[in-house]
Amino acid sequence: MTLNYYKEELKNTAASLAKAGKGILAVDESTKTIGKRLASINVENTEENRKAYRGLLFTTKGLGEYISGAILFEETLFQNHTDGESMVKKLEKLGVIPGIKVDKGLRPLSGGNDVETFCSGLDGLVERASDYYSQGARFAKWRAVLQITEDGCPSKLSIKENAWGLARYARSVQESGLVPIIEPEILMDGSHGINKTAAIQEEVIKEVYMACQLNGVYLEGSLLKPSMTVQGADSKEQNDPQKIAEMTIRTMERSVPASVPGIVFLSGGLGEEAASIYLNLMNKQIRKANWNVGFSYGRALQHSCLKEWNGNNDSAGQKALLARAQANSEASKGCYIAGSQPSSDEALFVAGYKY
Ligand code: 5MM
Repeated sequence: MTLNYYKEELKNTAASLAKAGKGILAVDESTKTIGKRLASINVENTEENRKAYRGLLFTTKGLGEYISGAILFEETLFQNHTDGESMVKKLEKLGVIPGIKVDKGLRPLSGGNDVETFCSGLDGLVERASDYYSQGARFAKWRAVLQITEDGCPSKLSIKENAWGLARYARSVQESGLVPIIEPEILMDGSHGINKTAAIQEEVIKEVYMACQLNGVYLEGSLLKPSMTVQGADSKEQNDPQKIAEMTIRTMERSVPASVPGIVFLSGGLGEEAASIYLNLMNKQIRKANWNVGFSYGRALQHSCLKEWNGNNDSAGQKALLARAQANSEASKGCYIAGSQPSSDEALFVAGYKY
């Protein structure tokens, strides 16, 4: 099949994912990353335990009211829950669209600075994406990571290579009918201020869309998943939520084409409540473009849930998940009242975190 064949479907899927008041649950942790999450509640990283935890998420009644899609790791896309029903079916029953992380992880960038990486997984991607489509996935995710350092990162090389990888990925999965979520994450590590983040993020996102243009990516059938425009985690600067929301929207307005239907932010180590508050303020602002401004959170949707579940308490875990899903759904309509849903006040940022 070709991109032209899927255009209508891609546009419809992207619109369904970016519906006002709904967002995406990022539950695509690789085996190593989910192992760290499970270890935090003393649960062993076995396939049975991963299935139990993710099955709990995907059988949360009412989740589809707030969540439009869930990004899965490959293991989950092909997995059955303990009752024999597939995880894909569980999601479909909730009205949640299954998606798939298609990147194969970060690798050191030859010629770049020490911390710089590129995202791997382009070989055979059109074929893999087609298998994922047959299995029920309708969208995909690829995460490139850039870091701001005092010695000049991200380098021009890293910006170009990561933008190019994101665009090649996006075009490849569209050929197989999957909506690409394009994720250029700028890590929070560093002591830089918010203006520096904004300048670099603008440059990165513009480069991404130039590469998309060259690759013929169908923007109406794609979504952007950026980090919010915040100061570095070690910065002396203190910016209030309103400033962060304004700077984030300014960055997006300067760099994201209006034909992109939705911007779904990652939480990137922000606390659960902060991720909701910033999103809410962004949605209270009058904006120049019509893209839907929503969420695709991993930690900020799952942290309380994981703690409450604690390996066996399904109903407490599901209650916590629904609470954060509802909070972010309200925030994506600009009507979240801070503190109206329970949240964990634990810091979720881990400095120098290696994925
Ligand atoms: C859920 O975590 C995702 C997978 O990470 P690994 O490949 O390292 O296992 C991650 O890509 C996630 O989808 C995004 O970073 C958004 O999650 P946060 O926690 O930043 O909202």
